[in-house]
Amino acid sequence: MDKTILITGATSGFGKAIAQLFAEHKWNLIITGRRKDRLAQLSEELKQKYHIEILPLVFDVQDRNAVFDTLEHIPDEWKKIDVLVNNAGLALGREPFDKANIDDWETMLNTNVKGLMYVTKAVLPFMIPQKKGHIINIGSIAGKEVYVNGNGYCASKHAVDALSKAMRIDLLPHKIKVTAIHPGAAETEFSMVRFKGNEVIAKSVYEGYTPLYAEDIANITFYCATLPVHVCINELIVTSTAQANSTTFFKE
Ligand code: NDP
Ligand code: 8X3
Repeated sequence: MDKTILITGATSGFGKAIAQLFAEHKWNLIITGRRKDRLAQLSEELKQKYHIEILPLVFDVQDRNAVFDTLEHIPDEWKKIDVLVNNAGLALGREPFDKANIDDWETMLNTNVKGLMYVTKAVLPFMIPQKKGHIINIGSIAGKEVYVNGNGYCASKHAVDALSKAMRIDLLPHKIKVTAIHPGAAETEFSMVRFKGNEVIAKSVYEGYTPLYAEDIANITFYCATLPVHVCINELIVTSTAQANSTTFFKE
């Protein structure tokens, strides 16, 4: 296998599980995140286990200059990118609109929306000349349905939904596939980040039912990325069996 996937936010959760699964299938990986130690550790572990090539890149997707400087300067042999997974993202806070923290809104919009746009824009000059490529955006059920106190996060993920549709139209002449995967509640570090380290609240999000796990989203991503060249899954909304929509759960 001589395929390369670039995964943003590979230090944890979905991104890490996606890296592990594609490594197992002998894809070469470009993995990114801000936590250098975690990236280095994952890189070493997967290289040793699967004998693949890995390029770890440390940058904050919010930092426009860092995104473009880093990606423009990757070695030529890494520029043949088959799949880009725009996964890096976060939620911060869950308060009513009038009480929500403006800095949290800025961070969510800068990361989930602008970061995704910067990374995609930086990778497209590699994909367009190949006349093929696949962009997989990790959206959210929060990008399909607005829920109580979801304001800024829901807005950011609705933007990911809109951008996925826009990219699919504009990149059509370049034969680049665009898939949006919209997961429901999944147990990762997501809630620890959202609730700013409050373990009790973070854990309570997943109590009483079986949520999605990072490996579920990795499997779905792998399925989408390995379909025949003429087949593109445009979008998927994926929840655990115990979740019917963004607010309706069956808890026991
Ligand atoms: P995690 O918190 O486990 O992982 C988030 C990843 O994003 C980390 O690797 C983190 O790396 C990276 N990241 C966050 N901010 C930045 C930044 N500014 N620059 C670079 N990397 C960043 O959460 P999940 O795996 O659950 O989340 C992954 C994606 O899935 C997000 O977009 C999230 O919104 C979405 N999602 C999550 C759901 C869930 O219930 N878990 C459901 C639906 C969607 P580092 O901190 O090292 O930079
Ligand atoms: C994460 C899922 O429902 O917490 O995107 O917004 S939810």
